[in-house]
Amino acid sequence: MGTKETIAEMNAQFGIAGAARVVEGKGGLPKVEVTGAAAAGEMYLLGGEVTSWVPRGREETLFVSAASKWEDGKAIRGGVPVCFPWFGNKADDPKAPAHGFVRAKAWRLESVERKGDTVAVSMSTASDDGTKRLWPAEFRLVHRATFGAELTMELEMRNTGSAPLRFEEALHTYFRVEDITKVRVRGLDGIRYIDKTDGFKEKTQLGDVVIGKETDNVYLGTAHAVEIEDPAMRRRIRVSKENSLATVVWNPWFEKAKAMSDMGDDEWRQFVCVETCNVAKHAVTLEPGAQHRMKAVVSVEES
Ligand code: TA6
Repeated sequence: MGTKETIAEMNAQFGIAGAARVVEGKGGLPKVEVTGAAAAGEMYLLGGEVTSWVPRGREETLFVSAASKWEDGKAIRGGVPVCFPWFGNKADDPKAPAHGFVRAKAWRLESVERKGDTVAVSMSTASDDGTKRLWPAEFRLVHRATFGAELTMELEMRNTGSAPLRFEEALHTYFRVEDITKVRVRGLDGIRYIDKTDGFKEKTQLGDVVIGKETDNVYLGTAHAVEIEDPAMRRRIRVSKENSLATVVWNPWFEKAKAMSDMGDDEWRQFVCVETCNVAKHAVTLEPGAQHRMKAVVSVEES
């Protein structure tokens, strides 16, 4: 799509009766609203971001802050922000936007496909003069989300330039929970991690991850699936992954949450971020013309 197409034009091109519509979302921003047989969901063109996934017969799985900004150029607080081409602060430029620049950009809607009882939505973004000022690289990034009994998110990065590229990437997923103090994250026992709340010290995880204070752990060298046990909601969320060697577990706790203008003071209790990523020593190097695809698969069951 060359010019800024209207929502009606995108709906005419990509809408599927009874399964998917392109509509005006919060802040008048365009989103794809999915009403498939196996799941409902939504994905905003802002950041190519999934903000809702509701498997049939279940409750919302993702958290979005009631205080989120809904403006082009500003990241959505919640859902699944796509962090790229760096994670956290840019090492050589503290003024650069945290977590890279693609989560605050309008992406292009590439396709909406119904396959059986699932609906797959693909959005893309690519290098331009603006991105090159922040990161002198040529790239194309496609985020393909499949809304079904599972939520599958694939981040496909292609180096379209003539020089090798090194980048970090994360699907920074905010999972909705009833009460963070009762949550346990399983599957990281014995894994080394960087504790960003304790001087970036390297530590070893002992048993399940429980959250009783600000938690900001970058688990390294792990391709494992993790499970989020949410006893208060009587549900277990499982996150498995492909081509990802790091997992981040984050909750700001009340102090940090209070300092965030796009987070309600008590909302810290209602989510845990479990992020599928390649960051720090697991940053990806891509030769010219090469492609890398990181995948996260989310499922929910009664517990
Ligand atoms: O993934 C955890 C983290 O890196 C935390 O350090 C915190 O900064 C969080 O991301 C949210 O970052 P944001 O830029 O979205 O406020």
